[in-house]
Amino acid sequence: MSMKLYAHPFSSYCQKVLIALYENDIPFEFRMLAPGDERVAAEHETLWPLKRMPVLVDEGRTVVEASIIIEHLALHHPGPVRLIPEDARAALDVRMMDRFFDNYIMTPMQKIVSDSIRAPERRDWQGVTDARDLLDTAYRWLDDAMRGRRWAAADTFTLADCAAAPALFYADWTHPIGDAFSNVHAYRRRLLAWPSFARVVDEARPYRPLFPLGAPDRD
Ligand SMILES: N[C@@H](CCC(=O)N[C@@H](CS)C(=O)NCC(=O)O)C(=O)O
Repeated sequence: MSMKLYAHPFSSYCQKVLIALYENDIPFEFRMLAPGDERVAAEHETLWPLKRMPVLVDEGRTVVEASIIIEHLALHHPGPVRLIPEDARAALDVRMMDRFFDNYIMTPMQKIVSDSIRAPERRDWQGVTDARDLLDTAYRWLDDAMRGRRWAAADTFTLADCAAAPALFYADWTHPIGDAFSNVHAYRRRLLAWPSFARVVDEARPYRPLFPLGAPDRD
């Protein structure tokens, strides 16, 4: 039975998993959660009533949460690229940075984007202000953390970089990374040039008109 991924190419958390699949050339069936496709949406909701994507189905097992899906791939479909180091201490560093990107870059970025599609009278001004402050603090912390580093948590590309790539991609569109944070900009450029993420960005290009804040004319 082939693996199925319920996802959309423009979704940041789906991109995180797509990078991992492409890193090891893992075959899968893309169950595209396209707006208006009720059949795939119903399958998705049956599998995961919380209706968040991505969702992976492998040998009848439903796996949710992008980081856990990548952990699942590393365990059940290991390939030449090890996205989670074998050494437990090194793996902890990777998981810590993965949490950083999800909690302090992705989450505030999603808050700002999702607020922008609310009706004006339902907007959360304080929540968005807090999200922007959190992003500024996270960019500052990351700029220090990335000084002298190529990848987020190891000498090689890992789970943490899978998380960082779409997070920094969309965060910079949403709340631009200040010019002073040159290490973060350099890291974002390295991620954009990395083949698996470059492929993900290219595949998502046709969907840019969907970006609620208006996609800038650049990557
Ligand atoms: N913690 C989840 C977050 C997944 C998530 O927020 N996915 C977004 C797309 S990037 C989603 O499903 N949004 C649809 C919705 O909020 O209804 C993960 O790591 O997979």
